[in-house]
Amino acid sequence: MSSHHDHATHDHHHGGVVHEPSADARVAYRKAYEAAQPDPGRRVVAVDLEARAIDWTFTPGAPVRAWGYNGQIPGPTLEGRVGDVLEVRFTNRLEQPTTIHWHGLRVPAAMDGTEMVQWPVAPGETFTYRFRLPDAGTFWYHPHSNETVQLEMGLYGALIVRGADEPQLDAERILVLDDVRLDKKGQIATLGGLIERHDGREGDVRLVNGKSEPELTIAAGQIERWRVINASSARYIRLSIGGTPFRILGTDGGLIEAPVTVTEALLATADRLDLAVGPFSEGQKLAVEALPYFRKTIRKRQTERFATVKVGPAKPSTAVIPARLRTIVPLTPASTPPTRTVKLGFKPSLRRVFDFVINRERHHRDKPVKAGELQVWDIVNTTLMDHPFHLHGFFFQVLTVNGEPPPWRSWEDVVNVPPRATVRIAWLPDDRTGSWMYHCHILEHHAAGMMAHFDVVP
Ligand SMILES: [Cu+2]
Repeated sequence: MSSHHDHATHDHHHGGVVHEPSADARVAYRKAYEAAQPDPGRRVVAVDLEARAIDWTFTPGAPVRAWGYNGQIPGPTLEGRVGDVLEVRFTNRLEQPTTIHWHGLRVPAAMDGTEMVQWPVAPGETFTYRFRLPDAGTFWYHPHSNETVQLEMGLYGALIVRGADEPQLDAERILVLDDVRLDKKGQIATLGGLIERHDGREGDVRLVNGKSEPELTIAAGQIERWRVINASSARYIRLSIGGTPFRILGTDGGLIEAPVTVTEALLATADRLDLAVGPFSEGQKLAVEALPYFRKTIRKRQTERFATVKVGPAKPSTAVIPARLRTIVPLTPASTPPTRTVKLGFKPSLRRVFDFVINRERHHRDKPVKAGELQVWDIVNTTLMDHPFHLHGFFFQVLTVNGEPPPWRSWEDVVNVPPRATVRIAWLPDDRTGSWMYHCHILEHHAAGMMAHFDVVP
């Protein structure tokens, strides 16, 4: 690790700018924080998870050597209600160390599953993760060790937290999207050369819930809730459902304020979207596909199918989607000046040809932030390609993208930062002091250095 940053010499009041979040925002955040505190009277959802090698059959008759949780890909869907305690007794049956990161969950720092806060779980060892589920939403879990290999091999799963006041749809479906690249022997390929290290790894086998381009059946007349998770290493998914309109109900951090009708929606890597899909007519056939999205990589992609929806016989619908889903109090006005600048960069390297960096440093050591002190960060992409910025452990609000407010308010833990763009985010560190990180969620960029760690201090 570079040591030119002696962080003890830095004041955490970067540039001397400190903002107050609005009083309403502080109350709302405080309530959410208190709801997240351990309470021994709560229901405990206890789960055993085991990572091990398995035969993965995403195309019938052609098993592939892979790694899964509890012998399946995706791993079992973990489900709880807001306020429950999730206890995961994890055993590592791989031949290499691993950890589990609870993507999007506001867990205590020690439960974040990074190698900064715990020793990786060695082969044959166990580790118990235990934390409350503070927020309703669509989350996921995956290793935070050797990610470019471990996620590609199939280690990921959905984690669903249900709130008291959810919209009632006719059915619910979880779609975990992924892609893999196979080698000549039909096995999962090892990470390729420079192009793959630059672009991030994309594969030509497109998977929904571990199956290659499956057929899904939906009853005519019904409206389903789809919880969509992009678990791929580098692929951006500009989601289309046969070009028909669907409604966005929620994003990374749960429901948005009101449904938004669209005909396509972008999921950067690690992004989640909750959708209301349907109603359709019997006999309709629709392609669930990714439209071309050019994230300024060396390789380009065309429209590619992930699944087919077949509409079967009609069933009555009792779906109710309220016009108002939730209130999200703004943390601060969009015009609030930044307290910190995070520069996503790319630079030539003598040893590795090129590096991905943050503030010109691989594996950047960033200054601490103080609990309760509003953070307004400018995420500046100095490169010519897109990067999905992910903050661990805290939700943020996007204030502006290149100075323009986003079309609706939401809580996020991943935001795409387009080439040469500046995304301004606001977030409030609460009392969960400890070591946290942020990074590009293109796994190959993260591995090449586009990550930073920092402390939340009292
Ligand atoms: Cu990146």
